[in-house]
Amino acid sequence: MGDHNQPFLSVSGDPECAPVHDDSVVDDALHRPQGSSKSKLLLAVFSGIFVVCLILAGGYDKSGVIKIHQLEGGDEMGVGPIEMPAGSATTRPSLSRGKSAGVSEKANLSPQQLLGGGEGSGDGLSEDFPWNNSMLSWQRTAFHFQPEKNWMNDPNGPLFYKGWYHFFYQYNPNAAVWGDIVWGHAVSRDLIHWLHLPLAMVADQWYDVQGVWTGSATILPDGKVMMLYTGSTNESVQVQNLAYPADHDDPLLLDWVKHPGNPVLVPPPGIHHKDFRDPTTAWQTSEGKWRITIGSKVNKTGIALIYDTDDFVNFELKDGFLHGVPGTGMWECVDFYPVAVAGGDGLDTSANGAGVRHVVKASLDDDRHDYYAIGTYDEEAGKWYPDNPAIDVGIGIRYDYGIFYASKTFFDQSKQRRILWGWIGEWDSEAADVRKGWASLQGMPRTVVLDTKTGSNLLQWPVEESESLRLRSKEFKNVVAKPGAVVPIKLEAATQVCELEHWCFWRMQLDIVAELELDKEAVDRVVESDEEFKCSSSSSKGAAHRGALGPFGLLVLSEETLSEQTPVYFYVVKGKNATLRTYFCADQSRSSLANDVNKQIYGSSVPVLKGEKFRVRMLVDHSIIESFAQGGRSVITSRVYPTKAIYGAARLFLFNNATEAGVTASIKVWQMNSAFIRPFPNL
Ligand code: DQQ
Repeated sequence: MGDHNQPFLSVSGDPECAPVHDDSVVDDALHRPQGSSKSKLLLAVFSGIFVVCLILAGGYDKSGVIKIHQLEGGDEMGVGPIEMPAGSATTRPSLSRGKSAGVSEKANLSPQQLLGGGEGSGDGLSEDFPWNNSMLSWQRTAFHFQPEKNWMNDPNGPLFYKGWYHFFYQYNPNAAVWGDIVWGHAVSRDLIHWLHLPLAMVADQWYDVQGVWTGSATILPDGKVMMLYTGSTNESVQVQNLAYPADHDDPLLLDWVKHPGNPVLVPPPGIHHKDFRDPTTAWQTSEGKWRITIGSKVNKTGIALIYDTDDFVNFELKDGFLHGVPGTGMWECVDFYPVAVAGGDGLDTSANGAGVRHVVKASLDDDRHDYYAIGTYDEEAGKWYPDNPAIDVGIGIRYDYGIFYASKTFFDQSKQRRILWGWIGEWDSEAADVRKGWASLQGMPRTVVLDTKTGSNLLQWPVEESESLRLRSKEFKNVVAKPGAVVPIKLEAATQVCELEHWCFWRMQLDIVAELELDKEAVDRVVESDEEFKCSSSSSKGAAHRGALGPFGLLVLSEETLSEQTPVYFYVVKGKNATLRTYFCADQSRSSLANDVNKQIYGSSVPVLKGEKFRVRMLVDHSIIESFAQGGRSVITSRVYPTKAIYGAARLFLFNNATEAGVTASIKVWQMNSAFIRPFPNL
């Protein structure tokens, strides 16, 4: 059971889970918002090329369902074959990248290397595995944002402008490792299908020659865009710079002008020259000034400095900090935004007053996780106070308990919602990334709102446009898993062979929604326990640990014999006074037979309120699994690198490793189409 390379349970019994629904959906592919005539023309060109590409790649059958042909190299339409040099990807120890330049670690180090032997029960990166091209090609995702090649990290300056969503990102145009950082740029109509544009900003000035680092956009009331970003100077000093579009009439915002008076901010007295970065979107004070915050630290206290400005050129440093938390180290990519107490729509960054709470988020340089807290903003004092100091920024709640860093939100004025982007790094070896020719993804953009039921956490949910990728679905009602059972969820009929046409989607491009219930009588019967459970505790066997009321959940990207499997699951502890505490976890420890990939076990506790079932939605896209529990109260993003559970060999199972209670599940699974992510035509 404890051997991470062995199945922890064998397949038992036949599923009593006949599909009750099988539905085909035509993927509309593009949403068409109202736009200027120039935008419409561009969209027409884009749509035309998209349809031509579809026809070339697969075409439509008579029912209108898009047929996808498997391309050589193992990927489907939307993700072309990647050329890779021959030979095996051996795992020499990764070089440390980023630290010496004055940012957080940017190499794929083992958790032991990263955290100095701290949290995590994974094997770390050890022996070489003989990766082949087919395995490595499989890892490329189909509906998550990625550049065509090379390294990407933080999301930068997201905004909605003249009918287009703009996405900028930290990008190395020269290699699949961090370095030579400039701003990549892509646009979309719907946050799903993307067109790559030329680089937005390159490192061509003394004040950003060592890197055009992270920044944020502010849209002024007259529609003008101000982009503040960090530059690493010729002497590796972190300064803040201003850029703006050369032509505000261009919906694609192709050309950017760097302000002649840059830098507009240098590190203030008392702040180290390598601890001053990542300006936020500005918000307006009631006096009409613009206010920003910038991450830093003083000794081990992570802080958010606060500045006021009228013109984005001259700034006044406010006394004290917006907020700081001792022991949390350097705060990168700070975010600050309002949420409505009543839930519902997202709020403009400047919203304040009754019915509004404020969120502070910091990306912790020391552990590379994104932490947030909800609290009260005192505009006059320029301070923010957490509702609960015990779960302050950096010591309490995380956006995501897996891999998710350097995130940034923006207010989407076209749909009145706040959207969260986050960088999803790699946890394989750097040598494998170099051989693949790419590294990192962006998570599916998520809406963020206050959880009105608990009032103490946010709800994150994939943007509604993600559902436009849903193709066929199958539903499995009242599937019963007795204690110790693993039940196959059969997505295609026995006669349908994955290798033929689009059936492979069932195996690795999925949107899964599941509701699970524990047998109530068993829950009542179980004796109270004082078990201290932690998904990631080093003594934990992950999903192979057996308690009275868990773990139970789904095994995704599992090989038929379970030699590779990624369990995503709930674990319930019945404590004093029969209170139930629930944990939501993802166990990567058996996700791959290779040992040169990170195999941590992640998770946290998650509120499950009276009368609620255990609910999870999972987006499975080749090497990424994003799992949202209880409507987005807790989220875990996993990167997995299976060697066998790939292409047609990937399977889905329901499992129940509880010793006392049975589980009944209702599961709906959609095949997910590939997104259209290509260079913008004819630029
Ligand atoms: N990434 C950028 C920095 C930021 C860090 C450099 C966070 O601006 O602090 O690539 O990943």
